[in-house]
Amino acid sequence: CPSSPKHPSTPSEKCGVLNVTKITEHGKKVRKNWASTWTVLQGSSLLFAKGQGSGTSWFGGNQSKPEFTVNLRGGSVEWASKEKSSKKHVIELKTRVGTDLLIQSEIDSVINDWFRALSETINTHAWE
Ligand code: I3S
Repeated sequence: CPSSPKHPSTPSEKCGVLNVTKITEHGKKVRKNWASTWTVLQGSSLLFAKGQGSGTSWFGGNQSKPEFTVNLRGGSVEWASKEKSSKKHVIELKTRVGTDLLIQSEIDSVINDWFRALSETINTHAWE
């Protein structure tokens, strides 16, 4: 993964394109809006940019900033139930501030790696 221009010495731990939708915002249900999203895990933050470009620069293509960011501290990940989505390989990510996301990839190895990475990050930063 590329490093951020602000922190060139801190490479991101993981990046890639995932299908992402919010399902709640501050605890309130919102309408799903699945989008192919360039996703970067960096420290305890997960950063997203929709409409990813070539992926050659930080945040891919023409975007220089993430469209939104969630703090993983105090959050949780689990495999989403069938009621949450009809898609397969869906991770439900809950954040402490009540913004919950579904994260999906058609490729099992990809989504399994993200599940592991997100769980590890949440565990690592749990007591900070
Ligand atoms: O949980 P829902 O409402 O069944 O989610 C589906 C809808 O968001 C649907 O769009 P509309 O808002 O136009 O109905 C999406 O196209 C579907 O992908 C959503 O369900 P899945 O099961 O794919 O997460």
